[in-house]
Amino acid sequence: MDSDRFDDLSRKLARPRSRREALRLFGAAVAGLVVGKPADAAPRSDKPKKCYGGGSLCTNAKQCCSGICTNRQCAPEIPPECTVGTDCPGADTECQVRTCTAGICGTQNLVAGTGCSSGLCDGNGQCVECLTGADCASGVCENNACTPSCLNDPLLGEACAVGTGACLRSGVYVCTADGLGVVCDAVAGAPSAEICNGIDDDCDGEVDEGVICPPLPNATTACAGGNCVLQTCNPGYADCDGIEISGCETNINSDPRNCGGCGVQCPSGPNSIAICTQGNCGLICSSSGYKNCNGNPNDGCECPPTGECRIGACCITSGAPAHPTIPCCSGFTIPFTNTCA
Ligand SMILES: [Ca+2]
Ligand SMILES: [Ca+2]
Ligand SMILES: [Ca+2]
Repeated sequence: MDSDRFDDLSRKLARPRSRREALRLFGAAVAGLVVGKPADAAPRSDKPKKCYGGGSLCTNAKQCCSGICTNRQCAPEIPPECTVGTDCPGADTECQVRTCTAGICGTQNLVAGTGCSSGLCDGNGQCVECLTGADCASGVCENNACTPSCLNDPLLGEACAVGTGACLRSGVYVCTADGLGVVCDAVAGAPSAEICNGIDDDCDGEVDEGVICPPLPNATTACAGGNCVLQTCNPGYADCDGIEISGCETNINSDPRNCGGCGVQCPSGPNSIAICTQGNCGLICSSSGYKNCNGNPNDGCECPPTGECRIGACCITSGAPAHPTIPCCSGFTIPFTNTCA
């Protein structure tokens, strides 16, 4: 017999009753012990009381798993009295701090954007990667997570160019089709054959490479500074007129006006014609019978038909001397004595 049933039987037997009544009760009690039922057969529930976590009506504090029953509502436990936040139970989190207001413990969310050990506080007590709508290091923040995007790429909208040389085209950086990056919206031009113009026409990074310039007379040509120019004269020729299109027009081996070089005029005198041979000046007598005895082109062919050349001098062999300065083998000594062999 458990203590509750024993106490109940004791109370009933202790009350003043007739001997017959006492015996009936005792007998019923013994019978109850045999069959395992209480003496008065009253139903008894051993089920635990329902426990409410809040929101349901309650009739006493025992129905609330925690806290107290106030106005038939399960209310939270009364927090301990506090003077500062650290009096309150628990510990601060990265985005929440314990507070104590009017002696009541609570928590306060840190301002959105406050740094966490990883990410930022969202203002609701949670650490998140980023704040929605804000920029991320790479991309934009959506649902508090960084999503790659071209929108905050520093190159977006900046000037750009593609291609090289004549194919170079300018544009601006725009978002790629997938929105993840940026790309220059310019389209390179088409290359063309390289010509001598100072431009990389075939867009290979080299300017005027391999260009063959048209030939010029007696000269080689080359492309320089975007123009075809006379490069060098062939041997024996020179560009004496300074006109490129005429090339190296002057034969300095044979031109008595440019003999051996531009402007080198071969001298000549009376009865003679200056000549140039292999770049060296010479003289030929132009009048019949005249001779160049002294080799000096400046006095031309000084020896008349009446004279003859003797040891570099004109010797008048008959008659009066035709030239007062020319010595003669016949004994004239004007101006000096000649000794003919
Ligand atoms: Ca080129
Ligand atoms: Ca070119
Ligand atoms: Ca020329």
